[in-house]
Amino acid sequence: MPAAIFRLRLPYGEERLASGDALGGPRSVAPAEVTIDAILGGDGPSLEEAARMDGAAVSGDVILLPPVGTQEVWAAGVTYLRSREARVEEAIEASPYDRVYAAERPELFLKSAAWRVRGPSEPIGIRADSTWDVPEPELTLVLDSRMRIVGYTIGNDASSRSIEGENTLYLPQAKTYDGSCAIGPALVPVSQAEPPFGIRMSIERGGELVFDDATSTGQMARPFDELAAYLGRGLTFPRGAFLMTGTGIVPDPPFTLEPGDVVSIAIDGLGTLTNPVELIGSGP
Ligand code: DO4
Ligand code: MG
Repeated sequence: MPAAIFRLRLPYGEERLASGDALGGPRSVAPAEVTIDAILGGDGPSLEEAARMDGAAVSGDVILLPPVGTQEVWAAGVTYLRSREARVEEAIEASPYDRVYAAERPELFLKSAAWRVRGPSEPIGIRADSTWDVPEPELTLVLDSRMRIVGYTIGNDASSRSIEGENTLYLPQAKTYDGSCAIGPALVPVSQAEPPFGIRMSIERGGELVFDDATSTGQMARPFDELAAYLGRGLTFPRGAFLMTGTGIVPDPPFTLEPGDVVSIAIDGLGTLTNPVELIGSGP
């Protein structure tokens, strides 16, 4: 079972990290000074050490929180052929997507501030002013302050295809809104997980399976290291960062998410991230 770090709210309200296994859940509560900022910032144990810590047993009703401290979440785009096809299909101007797939420099965008990230079981959002919405299941790299890939987790880059497709310059509105980013359930140190990773996404509506598809990070057009290196070219991250690596699964049109849907993303060895869907904001 892969050792992993979870972030929890304990029954009496305190937030703490806990070690455990990625597939079985949290087991031992970590000391209060062990935080994700300390681990990724280099003034605490390594992720590997933290994931193996022994402490008081996790007991009672705990809530899993997004395993994020103060880190920004960045995302790469058009890293799979499937994503390039989907952008060309939805966009009024296809050329930027066509070119970036094969370009030397990858597409990287700021997805979320840490405080906006949703955790396991928390709702992801669809915008009320969007008409075409999808989840994007993405292997997510955990980077330390030296831009080393120290772990992996699961990310959902929920997106508006109608807003993005209307004009490339609308990308920030298509990608960043309340509930557009979910991460979890745990951070798995690199030693505990072996790429390539199988990724499966399923969507349930009213208890029925309405979408189910799978891919592998082996289909990615770029190595993980290249994405991390580009992110670090012009930015420093004193407390580390998260980097979603792009989607290889896009539901065919006319599929669009609806409030009440439940999205599950399972990645080999990293667990499953499940989120219901809610409506966000106000429409036109
Ligand atoms: O340029 C659009 C973003 C594409 C994306 O998020 C992805 O490929 O995962
Ligand atoms: Mg994406």
